[in-house]
Amino acid sequence: MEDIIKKNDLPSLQWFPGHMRKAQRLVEENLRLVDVVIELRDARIPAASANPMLAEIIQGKPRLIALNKSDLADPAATKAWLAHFRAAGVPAVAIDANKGKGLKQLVAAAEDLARPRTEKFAKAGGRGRAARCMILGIPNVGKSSLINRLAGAAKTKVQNTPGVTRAKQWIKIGTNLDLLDMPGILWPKFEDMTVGLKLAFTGAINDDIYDQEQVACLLLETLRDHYAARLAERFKLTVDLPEKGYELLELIGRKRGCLVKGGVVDMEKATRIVMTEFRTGKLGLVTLDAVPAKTPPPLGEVAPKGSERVTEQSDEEEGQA
Ligand SMILES: Nc1nc2c(ncn2[C@@H]2O[C@H](COP(=O)(O)OP(=O)(O)OP(=O)(O)O)[C@@H](O)[C@H]2O)c(=O)[nH]1
Ligand SMILES: [Mg+2]
Repeated sequence: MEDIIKKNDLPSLQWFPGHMRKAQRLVEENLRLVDVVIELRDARIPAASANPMLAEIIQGKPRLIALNKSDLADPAATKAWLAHFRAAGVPAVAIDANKGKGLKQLVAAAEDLARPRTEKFAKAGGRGRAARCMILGIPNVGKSSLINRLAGAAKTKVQNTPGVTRAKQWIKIGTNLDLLDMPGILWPKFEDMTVGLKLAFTGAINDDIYDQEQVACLLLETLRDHYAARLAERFKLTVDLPEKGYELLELIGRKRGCLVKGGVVDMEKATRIVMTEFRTGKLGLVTLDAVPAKTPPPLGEVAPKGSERVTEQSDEEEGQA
């Protein structure tokens, strides 16, 4: 993936410090109200959809990771990522907020995670209370879908009362868990080009920030490198797949009959086809982030304190939760 980016210049993404600071403040305010945090990530990009500041923002608050859109991700990769998070001491579940898959497991994991806090409260003489949680995640990861799904399944839904000062709204999920009816938005690490590109592929970044034709070309090069057979099958490509994304896109456009006058390929139309088919899973179940390889220290050698091991993806925040 890095080589692909080196060969292609993409503009640096814009940085909106004002918006981010505001979002972070809001998250910090709401954090005080909850026992646990549910961090939503995209199962197709479990590393790129993370917020690099999360551990710092939540300040040791118990957290679990929910890999959403697992219906679009490579199941073997999802399994490996879940194992990776759990090995780092962070509970993790795979979910599909659209169809409501994995939600029971998610709720149970959140209750488990909150138990030490709610039990402490009960022992101190107070009545036992439900655990409180909130959802955090980057744009478009499925926060609202998840809240709606959970709220839809909930028997009691606290309604907003008109005319009353905006109080925090909680959704009762079962008897032991209350969910804050407002997710916290976090930003991804989009100044990193590889990360930014993966976010563009999956639709986490607004489509008018990058040139979509360029994004489609880079996506095709990535898929050709890792999922060539599937690409050939889907678009019925019988020739050797061309090296260049642009030529691949042209070939696909031709196969799909996206032609304008003079037999020229309508690249805009071809771009739309490739992006839509990828994002809806028609190009197969794809995960674009590999689980970081953890090389154990050589026998008899202990890694010095504070030393950072170089891994494919930085995940040093994982162990701190
Ligand atoms: N395939 C699939 N699509 C999903 C899933 N969850 C959400 N989506 C889709 O992803 C898109 C974004 O979902 P939202 O729930 O609006 O995401 P959000 O995190 O609230 O987005 P913002 O409010 O913009 O930050 C929508 O088109 C959803 O239908 C899922 O599990 N699988
Ligand atoms: Mg939303």
